[in-house]
Amino acid sequence: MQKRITAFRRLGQHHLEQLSEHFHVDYFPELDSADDPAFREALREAHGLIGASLRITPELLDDAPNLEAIASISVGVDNYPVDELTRRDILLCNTPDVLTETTADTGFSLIMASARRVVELADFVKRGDWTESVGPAQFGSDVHGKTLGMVGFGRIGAAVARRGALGFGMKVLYSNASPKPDLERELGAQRREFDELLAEADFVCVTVPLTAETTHLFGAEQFARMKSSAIFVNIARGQVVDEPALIDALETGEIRAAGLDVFAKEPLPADSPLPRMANVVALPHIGSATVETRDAMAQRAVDNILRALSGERPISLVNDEAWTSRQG
Ligand code: 8YV
Repeated sequence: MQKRITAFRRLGQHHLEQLSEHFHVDYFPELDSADDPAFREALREAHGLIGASLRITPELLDDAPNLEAIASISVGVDNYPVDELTRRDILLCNTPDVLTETTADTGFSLIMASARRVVELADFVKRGDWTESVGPAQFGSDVHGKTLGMVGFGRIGAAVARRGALGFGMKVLYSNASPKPDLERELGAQRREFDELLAEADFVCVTVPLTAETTHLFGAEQFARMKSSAIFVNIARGQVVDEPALIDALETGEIRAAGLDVFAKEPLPADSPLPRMANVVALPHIGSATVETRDAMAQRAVDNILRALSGERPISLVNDEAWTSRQG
């Protein structure tokens, strides 16, 4: 009996062909709600799910009695009930590594764009306001030689720090659950307590996963600890930040600027002040969004689901306990 896959994110034709060689594929490239009746109907038969950016709930899993594995086209898995999936012996796979460098490029581009006011001053030229040599009103901040504070020092955080230390001569500080002696040797990175890093860094770049512990990790108290000349960059998840507190810190000059690729609500609501603030560079969650990397992520997800549904261990498995349990 051919197993069934439900795909809830647009895939390339070559990815669909790989899946269709092995499975019956129910395809929802434009799905915008988990309550879509046709999607729920497909779930009832699905052995595998592949997609991203959809909140998977225990109630939804109750509608998927045959589900064996989910292949997320993402490295972040905060939209999945991981413990519940493990309890149900459902494998959860993700796509680390293939997106690390691209996402780090996004992070460092936000550091540069925020420090040198690239978006604001490009608009200045577009509006025809460049009528004389620039002066202090247009000056930005240096990046080279400054202190980069990494909050979260996993694959993506390390890649951002590598760009700063090796490319821009930056001093790297990090706050992380565990020490990173290899990166201390490679980059001269120094571990700091979270509060110490906030007080010392010229740039604070956030790459932590979203968990109960990191939700609202940044609020009024944290922004108050940062230098008034400091720049805040978030390429993690919007919910890591108390957004009203960030807006207040930016409006009052408690911090100089922010470069943001993620927000508490996405797409960013039309009434959010953030995109209209001169000292904010706001991007539409483009962290991994290049042609090459999104293709590689989808391919990793296809490889994961092919392996998972044929009894092989997926390449990138989030919940090892579910695999162990399925091996009996
Ligand atoms: C994508 C991401 O935006 O991988 C992640 O966790 O946030 C980004 O790569 C997203 O997951 C959709 O693919």
